[in-house]
Amino acid sequence: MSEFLSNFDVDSVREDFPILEREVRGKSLIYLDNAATTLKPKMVAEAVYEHYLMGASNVHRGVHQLSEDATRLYEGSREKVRKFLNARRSEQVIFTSGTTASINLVAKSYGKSNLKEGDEIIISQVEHHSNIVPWQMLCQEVGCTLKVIPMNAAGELIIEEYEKLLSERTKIVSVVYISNALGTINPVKTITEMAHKHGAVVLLDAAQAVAHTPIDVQSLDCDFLAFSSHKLFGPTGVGVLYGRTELLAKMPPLMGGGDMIETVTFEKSTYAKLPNLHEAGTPNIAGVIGLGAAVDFVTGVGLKQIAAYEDRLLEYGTKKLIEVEGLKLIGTAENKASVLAFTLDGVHPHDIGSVLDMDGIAVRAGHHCAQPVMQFYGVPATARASLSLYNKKEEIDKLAESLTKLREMFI
Ligand code: 7TS
Repeated sequence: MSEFLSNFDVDSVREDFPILEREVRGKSLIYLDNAATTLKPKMVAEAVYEHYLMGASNVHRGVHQLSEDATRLYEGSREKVRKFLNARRSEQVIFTSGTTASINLVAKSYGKSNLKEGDEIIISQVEHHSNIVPWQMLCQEVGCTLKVIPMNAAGELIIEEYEKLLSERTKIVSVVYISNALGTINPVKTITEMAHKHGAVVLLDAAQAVAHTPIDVQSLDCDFLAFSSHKLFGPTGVGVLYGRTELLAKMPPLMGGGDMIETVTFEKSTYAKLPNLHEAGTPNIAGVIGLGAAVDFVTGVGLKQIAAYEDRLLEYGTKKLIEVEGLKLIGTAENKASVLAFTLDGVHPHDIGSVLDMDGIAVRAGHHCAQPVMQFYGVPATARASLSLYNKKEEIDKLAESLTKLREMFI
């Protein structure tokens, strides 16, 4: 047993998630839709509840006790996220509404003010729509061009092809760290190093990665990194954009209003420094406080432990699922995390999702906001079981059993 598994106790982790005791359609809930959103531990729900019940104030405003408390907790979360990402300074952590908002902020602010006609942006074939569409919008607006790193049949990016796409025209490389549709872990450190040799700025979409692997922005050497709190056991409606100070400080704010200014007259306004510059208006205070609690939760369990446990679970799940007759795994990268996407001969993925639901098993069926991935494999959709730290081998056994039963029903 690896050193990381010896002190990982899935049953005690499950106790933090009361929802796992719920029944769905008369069966014990088996939650395998963690890539869409993770369940929330008690401490996150309590932090949010506590803020609304006993805190409630706005931040960065009043001199009164409640506002000071809210500000301390809000800024405390920023410091927790800084530490979690190993960023140098807390001002490099900008709170947004999620990964989508973070990527859009970079595209619409950094992108619009730095790119021009003839410039190129590189993304990959395995991106979520939120790391495709903002760049297409930018291309339409400023006349730059989008290039795509292709992947092989296993769902791995072809790095030799990426090398060919890079040139002095490349200004931004924006790639996903862990694919939500396939589970592929991309070699983001290499991708970043190669981009930097050509002077391009790198954004990493860490929406999936945050809950499955330790992240160190200094070691990755990325320029921007985006993630959502709700995929890290935290509340919805809040996320993070990490960025290099010198880039964030020069980016024009997308929104003007309260909290992002220093002085305002009718003739001219001057802006606040980082991080407030990019956080106009009353933020999602409870959400940010909840995110702080979520960071405490994962840090307490330990991301190395989580990754090691999930690796074992994924290996077990892969073996179990490929034994199911007619099942084809979609996404078989060597370096892979937490996602088991598949098709089943003769059964539409939506029917898989609905029938599994009758057994209390929650999976996602669809294109997973990654239509180019579906196009690559020539399928309209897949069913996807996505794992997290509270899942157990027994739940995977039940999934495999239900799938076997289901296939017999449809054939
Ligand atoms: N990037 C990746 C890799 C994602 O998996 C998602 C959400 C996003 C970006 C967008 O995150 P948001 O919080 O801003 O919406 N992925 C999924 C999914 O796989 N199923 O539902 C949402």
